Amino acid sequence: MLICSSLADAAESSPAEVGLLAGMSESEQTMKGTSQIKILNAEEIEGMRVVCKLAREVLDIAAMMVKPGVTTEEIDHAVHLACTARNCYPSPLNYYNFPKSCCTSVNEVICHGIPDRRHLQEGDILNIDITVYHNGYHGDLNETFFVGEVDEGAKRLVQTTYECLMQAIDSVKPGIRYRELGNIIQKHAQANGFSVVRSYCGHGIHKLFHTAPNVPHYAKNKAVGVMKPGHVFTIEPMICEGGWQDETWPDGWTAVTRDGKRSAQFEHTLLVTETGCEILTRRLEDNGRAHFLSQM
Ligand SMILES: [Co+2]
Repeated sequence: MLICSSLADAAESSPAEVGLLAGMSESEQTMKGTSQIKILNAEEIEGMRVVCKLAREVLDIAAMMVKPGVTTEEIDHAVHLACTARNCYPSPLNYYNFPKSCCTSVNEVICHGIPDRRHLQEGDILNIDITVYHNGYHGDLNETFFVGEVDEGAKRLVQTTYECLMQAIDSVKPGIRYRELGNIIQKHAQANGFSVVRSYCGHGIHKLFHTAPNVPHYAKNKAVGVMKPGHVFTIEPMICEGGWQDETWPDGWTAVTRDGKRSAQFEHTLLVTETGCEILTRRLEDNGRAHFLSQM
């Protein structure tokens, strides 16, 4: 198989070549470990506005496909075409060797689900996570969708997760510490009897897909940094019906709850402004409200 032969070749390659075969980003690797947060200039901010609007368009196309019987691979195919039609590259594709153009996470999958041939079933909850690269910048967002009619528990979980994201966004302004976001998110999750995933975090994003700041979603975290105008980052809480503990499937990507209970997620890319923040990936229809709300 292709991947195995690449790995075999890697043994005789230079570190840069090994990185390339592993789908690693050289520019991201260089910045790894730095906690310095980039302040974007006017031109860079405009680049982020454009790419985030394109990413939103791609997610809205994927949203229209969500219904019982559809496979996540079919959604992935539509996402790929929607990206290339907009002169975008789907950032996840071959990123650390991720094999598809978006992540599709069903029910107990927390994040990084790989699109496959499973047919969506009535009652599933499905998260679709889109990142696109355009003209030098990445834009990143996700939403959780209902597949047909879902039970009350799913509605409560998805609604609470969305509220966790929106409450955290409401607090974003210059001078706020990144570590504060986790306190807000966990307080709301816990008040509703849910838990917060600890292994995956929000992140800075611009010319790099994942960079400083690191943005944990759980309380009492030790994230470094204070928000300043011109910072761009994501908030993307993953909230669980049961315990927060996760494990990864042997595919190396699919993160699932250890107890098999469901998990939901929402994500926006945000620009810190002088007075608050701009939701760069906001939905242009329905006053910016997430898709699932029309099925509540
Ligand atoms: Co993200």
